[in-house]
Amino acid sequence: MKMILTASRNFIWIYALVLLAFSARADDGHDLWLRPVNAKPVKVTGVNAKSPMMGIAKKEIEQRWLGAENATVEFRIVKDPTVKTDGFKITGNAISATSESGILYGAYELLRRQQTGDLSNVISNPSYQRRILNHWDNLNGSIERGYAGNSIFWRSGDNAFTVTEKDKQLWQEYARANASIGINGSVLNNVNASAQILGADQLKRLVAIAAVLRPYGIKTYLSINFASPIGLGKLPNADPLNPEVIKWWKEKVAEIYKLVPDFGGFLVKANSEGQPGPQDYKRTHVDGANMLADALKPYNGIVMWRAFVYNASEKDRAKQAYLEFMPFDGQFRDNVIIQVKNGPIDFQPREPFSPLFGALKKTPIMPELQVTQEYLGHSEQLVFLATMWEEMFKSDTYQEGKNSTVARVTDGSIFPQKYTAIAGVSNVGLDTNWNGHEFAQANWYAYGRMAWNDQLDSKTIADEWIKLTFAPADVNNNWKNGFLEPVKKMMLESRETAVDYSMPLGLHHIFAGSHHYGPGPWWAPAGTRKDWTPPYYHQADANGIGFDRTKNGTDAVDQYHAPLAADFNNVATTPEMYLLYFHHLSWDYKMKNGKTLWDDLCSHWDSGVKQVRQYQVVWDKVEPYVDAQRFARVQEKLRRQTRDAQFWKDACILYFQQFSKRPIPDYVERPVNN
Ligand code: GCW
Repeated sequence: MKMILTASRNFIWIYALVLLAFSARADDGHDLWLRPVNAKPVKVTGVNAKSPMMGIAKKEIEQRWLGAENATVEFRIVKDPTVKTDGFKITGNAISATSESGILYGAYELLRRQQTGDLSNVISNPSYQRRILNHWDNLNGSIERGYAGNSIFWRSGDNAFTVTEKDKQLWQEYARANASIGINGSVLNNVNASAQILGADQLKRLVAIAAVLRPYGIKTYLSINFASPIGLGKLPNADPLNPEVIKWWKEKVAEIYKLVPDFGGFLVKANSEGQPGPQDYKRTHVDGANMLADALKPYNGIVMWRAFVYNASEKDRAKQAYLEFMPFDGQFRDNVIIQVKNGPIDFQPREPFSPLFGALKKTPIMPELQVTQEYLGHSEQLVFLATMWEEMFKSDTYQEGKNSTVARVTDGSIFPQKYTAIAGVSNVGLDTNWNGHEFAQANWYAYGRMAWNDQLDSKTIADEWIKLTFAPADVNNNWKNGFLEPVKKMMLESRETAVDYSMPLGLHHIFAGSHHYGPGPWWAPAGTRKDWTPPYYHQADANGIGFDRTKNGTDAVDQYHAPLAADFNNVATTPEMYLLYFHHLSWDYKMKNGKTLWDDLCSHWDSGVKQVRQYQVVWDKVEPYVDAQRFARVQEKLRRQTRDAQFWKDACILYFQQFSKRPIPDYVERPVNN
């Protein structure tokens, strides 16, 4: 009897746990934009049964089909000059492509169209051949600038290298999410790379990860430490012209390709922020990149060589990448791509585009975007980044005449190049919902969609993402007006809101030291980093504020092509959003709206706070349309964002008021702790 009782008690417990697991699963955000749907029966033809990739495409169609019941979906591999590798054509229920990966991407697109209510035919080709996520994951499992838990790839401890079923499942889910938005490459470790990444255990893990990612069309890449021949190979130096070093890299690359024949290549951060590089041996970026490129070339591997270089001695950090790289244009091997951050400084909420875009004419460039929100509120703040990236893609460099947009000078439209690529620094971690904030998922999604189509506008992306992530099965006008529209509006405004409360009018790099969350215009690191010591970036003094990059200042404006060089040099023709990035202006400078600069700054800080408060109102109103868990999590995050936006405003007003000595305008909320 006792046994029966215990057994049934256990049963009840197990039953309760299973129920809990299922109900939690529905709302825990783990399914991202791929939430389960009530699929209708469907038949798929044209599937090559031997191809794992086709198998995945078929399964996706079967599990997510929302079209006509018992329809037939046809997969067709065709010869068609209008369809590039990875591209596809959707005609009714037929998906044709020139490659299996095209079928896979076509399948995801067809399903997305069904779910978002767009049933038109389409031919779609990717803007960039390589659409890559950079994981800044350390081998001990921590993630540099990661705000969603530890690494999904690496961990420390006794079982660091055991590949568990749980690992594989997670990698598979990650691969699937990426494939569904067109991402086809993952750099598995931090650009601040440990030499140990090329060690035997780590390479074994690479093999296991690559095996899971491969059927989803995702190539694996590694960040390497330029001094690996010393750290790992025990050579006395890592001089790229040293025959022993060259030999070491050749052998290492051969070893990797033996294990992973479709390995993508190396990402390299050299001579930047203390990382080793060719300059340690009085060699150049070209010497370093080409040496690695030669080792990778026989296997079609590529080198992504970063242009994120600066040091304390340069008078204006914004100029350094251009100064270091322009002299080498045309000297890199054809399997080297220079990876350039969107702005000249460092992933700030707003910067003008990097002047290297379009200026390097004989060297391919890949833009580097930051999906993880280092300077944009970590995973605590709702900031939709697509609008920022759209601004970058659409910026005209004028390098080859009008309409030489950043998109077109990097995606091969203007400069023919063997490889085109784009990188996004990932915001993925072990958190159940992958990204820490429900709305941070939208940034992962948007990055993939824009890497696929650099002409896509943020509005379309927001619309898609909201529908996929939050729409109920029976979408009606109530949902559209009550949820879709207000949430979309909030997302589309959110980046400008963050700019308002954190760095209006181009007032950049005033973030808290080290962690970069919150304000720190006063922050001065110990030591000799004069480039980080106030007033370096903001240049605030009794006369005014802003960094003079005009001809009278550091002349960074001159790195831009006409007419931008002249436009940015002249305060009257500089877009106000970049005002203090290019100019040092008096506190009483008259803005276009008639306010003084000081008053206008205060207005921006203040309106940033008001906007976040408004987001709280918006979100509270949508409660009836969202499951309780996701509703509560976002609500909680918005509360924090409001408090932190207010802290930004108060801190900036009080700090800069010491210099401006001007009163706070009456329409601006007073600092709360003043
Ligand atoms: O933005 C800075 C970050 C560093 C990062 C570096 C880089 C990986 O603060 O954490 O290092 O950029 O991009 O190399």
